Amino acid sequence: MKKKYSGIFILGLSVLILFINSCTDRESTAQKEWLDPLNETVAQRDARMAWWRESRFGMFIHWGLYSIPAGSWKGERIPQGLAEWIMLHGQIPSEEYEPLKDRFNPVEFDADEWVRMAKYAGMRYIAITTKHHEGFCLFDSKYTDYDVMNTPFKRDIIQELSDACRRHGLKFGVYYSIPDWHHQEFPAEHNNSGFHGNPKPDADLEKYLVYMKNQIRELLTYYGEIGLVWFDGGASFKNMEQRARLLHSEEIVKFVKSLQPRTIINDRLGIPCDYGTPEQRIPDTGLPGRDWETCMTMNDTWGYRSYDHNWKSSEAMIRQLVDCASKGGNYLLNVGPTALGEFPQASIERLDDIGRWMEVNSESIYGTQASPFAAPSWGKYTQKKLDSGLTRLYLHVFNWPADGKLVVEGLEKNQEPMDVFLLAEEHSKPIKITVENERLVIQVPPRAPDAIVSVVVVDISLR
Ligand code: H79
Repeated sequence: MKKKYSGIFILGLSVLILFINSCTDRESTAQKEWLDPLNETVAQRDARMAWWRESRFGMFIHWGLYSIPAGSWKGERIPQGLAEWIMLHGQIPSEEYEPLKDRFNPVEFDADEWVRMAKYAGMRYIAITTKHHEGFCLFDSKYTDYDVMNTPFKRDIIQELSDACRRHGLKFGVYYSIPDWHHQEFPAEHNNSGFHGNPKPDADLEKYLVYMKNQIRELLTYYGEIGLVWFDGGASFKNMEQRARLLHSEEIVKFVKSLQPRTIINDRLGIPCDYGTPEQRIPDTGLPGRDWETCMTMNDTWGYRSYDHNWKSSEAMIRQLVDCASKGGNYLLNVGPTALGEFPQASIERLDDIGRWMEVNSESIYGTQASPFAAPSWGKYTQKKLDSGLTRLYLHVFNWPADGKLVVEGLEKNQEPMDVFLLAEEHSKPIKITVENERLVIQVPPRAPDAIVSVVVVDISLR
């Protein structure tokens, strides 16, 4: 009797020890629940996320058949919503929409050119729509005829773009829409307003999931290293909980990881996975305890719309990039190429402006971390730990001080920085500083070195 009890006790104790062990090196945030099924430690995850965190800036590309109507249908503008949603906004049945594929012939498409533009802008990765809600695939899929190989173009765009990314040293990511307005087994009831281009009353989500998994296998098998998978849900399903349950999302994640264990997965399968995806907004305080990436359009739509001229200024987007970095997040900036395969001129100009700024200032973006202080009135901070143990603070000055006094608040009493200089000027004149209790006052030159965002560097010891 006694022996039996002590056996149970020892067993119980070892289970407890094992449990404690497995917890101690895991994260204790919302992320944790999620790491457990994958059996990944914090250190393993940090290593896997390293390139993505270092990058801070990527390009989103929305391209599909919707680039052909470009926001108009049968000679009429369909201005509401988003250009890539034209099938839904126009309530266009598949029978009428499908023939667009016979006109898909983007003869100007040049993957190297696209990647060069992204790279010049300072973007370190590209994520492209391999299939949006319309259901048309930009890659050669064995599981559907509704793909680029059945167009006059007959070139696997995902192949060409992924190869070009590798050639130029950018990471490559695949966007994949879960909802599908074309595939008959995707139930209309799960779509926004119950829309489907060719609804089938007994559509079976389980059958659709087989299709989706087959395509995911293709994407993760034939195109080399896939840096990330950007699942999207549109306005499908009732909520995230239902989405995760009906899709068996944990299984999908395991499946993805079984094919490419280092791939980064966003949160739109309805479970947190690797990072959060605020869309068209930059959260006030980032997403505490989470990696995150804001995706943003340059105008008011993702897919190309010929008459949308509401472009953000280059200045606004550079400041958004800085804002994201200052809150520990990435910025995924969208381009919607035309039906010919070209970036809109307005996008090219903006990428160019951003690139010119990054040429001088990218050190204040790549590999930085969220600001240690609340945002000051004049701009934003990012920071980096130096090998010396000092902290390098980057002061992103949006509003150059009229009185020439740039003030850093929140330091410890009478703390002297080791070095202060302008990032734009390799040999800037020595900069005068005064330390006033918890404030550091930097005497900057009267003219801002950069009209958009000037960066002042402060090396200082922070705890
Ligand atoms: O791929 C891009 C969008 O097409 C997709 N995600 C980004 C990355 C997206 N899905 N949902 N949404 C964006 C937001 C949905 C907004 C909605 Fe609506 C409001 C759906 C219905 C009302 C926008 C406006 C779409 C239709 C009208």
